[in-house]
Amino acid sequence: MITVQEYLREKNCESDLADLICLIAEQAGPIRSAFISNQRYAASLNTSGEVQAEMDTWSDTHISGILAESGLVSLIASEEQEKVFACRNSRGRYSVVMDPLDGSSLIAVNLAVGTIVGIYEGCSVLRKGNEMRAALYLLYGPMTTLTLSIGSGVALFSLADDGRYLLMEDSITMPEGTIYGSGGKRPEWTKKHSGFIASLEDEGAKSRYSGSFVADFHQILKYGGLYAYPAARGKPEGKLRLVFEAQPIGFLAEQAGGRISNGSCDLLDILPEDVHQKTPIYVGSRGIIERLEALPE
Ligand code: FDP
Repeated sequence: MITVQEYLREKNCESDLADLICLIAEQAGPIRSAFISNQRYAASLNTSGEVQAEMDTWSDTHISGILAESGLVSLIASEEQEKVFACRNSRGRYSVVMDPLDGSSLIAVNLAVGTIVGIYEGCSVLRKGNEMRAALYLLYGPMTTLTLSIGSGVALFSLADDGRYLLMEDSITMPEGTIYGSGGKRPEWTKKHSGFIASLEDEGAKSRYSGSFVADFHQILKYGGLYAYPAARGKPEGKLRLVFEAQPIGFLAEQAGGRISNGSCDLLDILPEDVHQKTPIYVGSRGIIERLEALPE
């Protein structure tokens, strides 16, 4: 079986970028081991005012420390840190944006959560998503998987007992599926969103939503359909973050033939003004997203 290192070599990935991807992927082991002793929810709030889980801060401190030491990274922007962090003495070629532990409200109930990472070349993190050099997520489910794109399709690897990531699927293509999952509270959904979800349901779409963006997206990547966290009445910005969540996941979706949108335009074309800025998100099969964008507001 092909390992992630062999895959990256075959794709002619620059060695620094390959090393960075492998270094991040290696952190799945320590993160998985840390769950058992970090089950509580901390008293602290993150920059978006959400309660932090111990695992949010543990994963953030752990990955940031490893990256800061690596010499490969010059800037780190994390959902769990207010400010962008400049790695001292680093002449690293890359800047990293990350949600160290996405879906943390599901830790207490042992459902799948993950780590989302986007990698840009150069010393800047306020970039359009379509400028990303690589995006990946680690999913801590029954298996630990790495879903990766370096801009030439999407590959899926599983972590074996010997610590190697083995290629399970190359060139994943997102089908035009019929699963949908939408966050937010139904009475607060906008008219456009409610109408669109109703039309998908009328066509036979089936609702599946766990509350972990990375896990909910993973099933859409494989089966096709729609994941949405929409604008709500009184909350036009939605809940999820453009830089840490939408851009890396959108990059992967697009590399698999899908799309990401805020409901009216491609999220990968948007230049963020602030690392913590939020956005409504619609990600999934290309045809579904295009139908949504064609609807009047
Ligand atoms: P969490 O706060 O548990 O980290 O980005 C945050 C996020 O989870 C997403 O992973 C998830 O899709 C969403 O929030 C869940 O929000 P709801 O509880 O409102 O469904």
